[in-house]
Amino acid sequence: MKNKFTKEVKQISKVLKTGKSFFIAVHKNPDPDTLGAGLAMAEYLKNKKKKVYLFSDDQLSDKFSFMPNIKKINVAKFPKTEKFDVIITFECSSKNRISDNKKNMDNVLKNAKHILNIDHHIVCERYGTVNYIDANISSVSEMVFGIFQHIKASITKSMATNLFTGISTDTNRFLYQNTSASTYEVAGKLKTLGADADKINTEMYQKRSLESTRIMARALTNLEILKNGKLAISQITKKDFKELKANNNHSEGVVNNFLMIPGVEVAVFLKEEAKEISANLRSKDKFDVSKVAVKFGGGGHKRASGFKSSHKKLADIKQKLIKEIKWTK
Ligand SMILES: [Mn+2]
Repeated sequence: MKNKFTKEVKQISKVLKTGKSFFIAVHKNPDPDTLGAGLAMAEYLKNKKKKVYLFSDDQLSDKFSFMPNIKKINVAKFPKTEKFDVIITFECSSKNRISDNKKNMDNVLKNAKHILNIDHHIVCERYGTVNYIDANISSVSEMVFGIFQHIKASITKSMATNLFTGISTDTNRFLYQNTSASTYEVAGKLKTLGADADKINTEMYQKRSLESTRIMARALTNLEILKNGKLAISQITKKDFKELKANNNHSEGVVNNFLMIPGVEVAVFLKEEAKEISANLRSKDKFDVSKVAVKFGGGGHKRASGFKSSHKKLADIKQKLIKEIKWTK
């Protein structure tokens, strides 16, 4: 497994062993990967009789309520004490991604002896005492599995299900390019350890709410094919959201459908939210959409990126985007 025994994994292992109290943070607007990593790590440390405070600044989507122990996460609630030996953050690219409550967060960080910053996104500030950042690993959940292997942790069924959920969702069911041979290996091991893959599949991929279905229909109706069939672009306006009684949470995954069209190399989905415009960008393989996203203040991966803009007009952003997405040959 390629993420085993790096210097950082060894440093983290040591801190996990010697630390007595841990503050674990998932990133704002948490996805199943940051949650899976956080939940598995919290369970491991609790089993080792450590003091653990697992924190999420934002509310959790109901969609993730099947994840074991998810109710134990402290949502938008800082602990009474601000003294922890160790802070662990999972894919928080900067301190700002941990919490909007800067004062409380700074106090917790200031008091800690160790800050373990664990991420698989290349754009990540090195604010930790250990920065374990590896963009070649599919997910932080896979990174946590690597750490568990190094320390020979005993992985319970619930830990396995949480890690499997993170890996499965971050690779879009092992479809994305970030799925390595190790990813399959780790998934196999987690399944053997009792990960409930059936439940994950049912809850994450075999359900779509009526609102999401209507958003999908509207997005497909609004779809335009440009640049000689290589660019598929669509949008949902504030008016659409209102009319369909839906919100941004109902638009997840929509963009991937545009990419299925033969010849389309880049897919873009723009959403006009209450205070900002957000964009999802996807590409099939050659085109690096992260370079485009960065120009709009966002980021992400080569094939999956996004940005948010407080710029008011969706039409303006759309025109700018169409201009920026270009093929040299
Ligand atoms: Mn992730």
